[in-house]
Amino acid sequence: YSIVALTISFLLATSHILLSVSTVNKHKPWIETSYHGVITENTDVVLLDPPLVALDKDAPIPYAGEICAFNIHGLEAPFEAVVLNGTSGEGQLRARGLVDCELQKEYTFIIQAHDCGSGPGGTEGKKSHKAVVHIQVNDVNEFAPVFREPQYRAAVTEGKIYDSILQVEATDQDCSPQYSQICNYQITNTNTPFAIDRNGNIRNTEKLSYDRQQLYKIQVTAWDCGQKRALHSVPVHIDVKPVCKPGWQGGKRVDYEPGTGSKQLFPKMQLETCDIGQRECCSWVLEKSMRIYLLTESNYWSQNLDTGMSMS
Ligand SMILES: *[C@@H]1O[C@H](CO)[C@@H](O)[C@H](O)[C@H]1NC(C)=O
Ligand SMILES: [Ca+2]
Ligand SMILES: [Ca+2]
Ligand SMILES: [Ca+2]
Repeated sequence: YSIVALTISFLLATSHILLSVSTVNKHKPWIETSYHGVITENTDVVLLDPPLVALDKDAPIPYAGEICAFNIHGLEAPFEAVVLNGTSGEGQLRARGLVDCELQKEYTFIIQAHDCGSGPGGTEGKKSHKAVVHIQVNDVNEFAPVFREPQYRAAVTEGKIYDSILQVEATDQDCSPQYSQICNYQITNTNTPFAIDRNGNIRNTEKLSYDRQQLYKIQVTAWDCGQKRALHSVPVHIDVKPVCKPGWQGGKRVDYEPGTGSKQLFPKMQLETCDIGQRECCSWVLEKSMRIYLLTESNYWSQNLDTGMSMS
């Protein structure tokens, strides 16, 4: 009898164990429905809000009430989720590689928690519902402003005040407005008659004189809104043009002794036409202007105007 009883009780016990094994993992883990994450580029830890924690009502039963994994759906997402503590269900989201804000600013993917199943090996494991994770990549100020042109050149007419002689522009490759917008331009030379505003417009602060200086060479630098300065300043050349005063330059008076033969008239004289490149086109103007000049400024020569004078 005792052997039979023992066998029966053994069988009962076995069936009870089998029964309890197949029903022990009753609940799937639970997580929030959505998470918002922030990661700073070039680091690997994602700060999640709310924190990643999976709960399982089977706890504290081993395996069935423990969290074994967080799975990410979305292969292109360079993130992984690791279980920090299977008992508490705490997890952490990390970048698998370097996250570059300049390449991609945001990521969205799905995360799911898995419990450890009914025993070793994870059979009969249950999955939580799918939660959406939205991650924003924070910028680091890695790039300095760079000017669009290697140098700038402009011309002004003497005696005038300009609101803007020219505009320089620098750009910056960072991904956020704070670190990519240009907040400030500055002329690095001291004592120049020029000023620059926040938009890169260069103006003159006083009237310029062609006689005093015909060319100004200044250097301009730029800062992004994170206070990072351009590595190289840019040269800006400003030509000063004379105001248009056409007339004879270089000869005011020639003395001539009657009877001493021919003499070169005003050897250094030249016509200022304002348009320097077109001086050669106007030889007839030269002659006519010469007559006018001679008549108005040198009546001494005016009588002899048509008597074989030469001019070099
Ligand atoms: C895991 O979490 C449980 C429950 O919160 C805690 O008792 C245990 O100390 C934690 N283990 C580690 C290694 O932190
Ligand atoms: Ca469970
Ligand atoms: Ca920058
Ligand atoms: Ca950056």
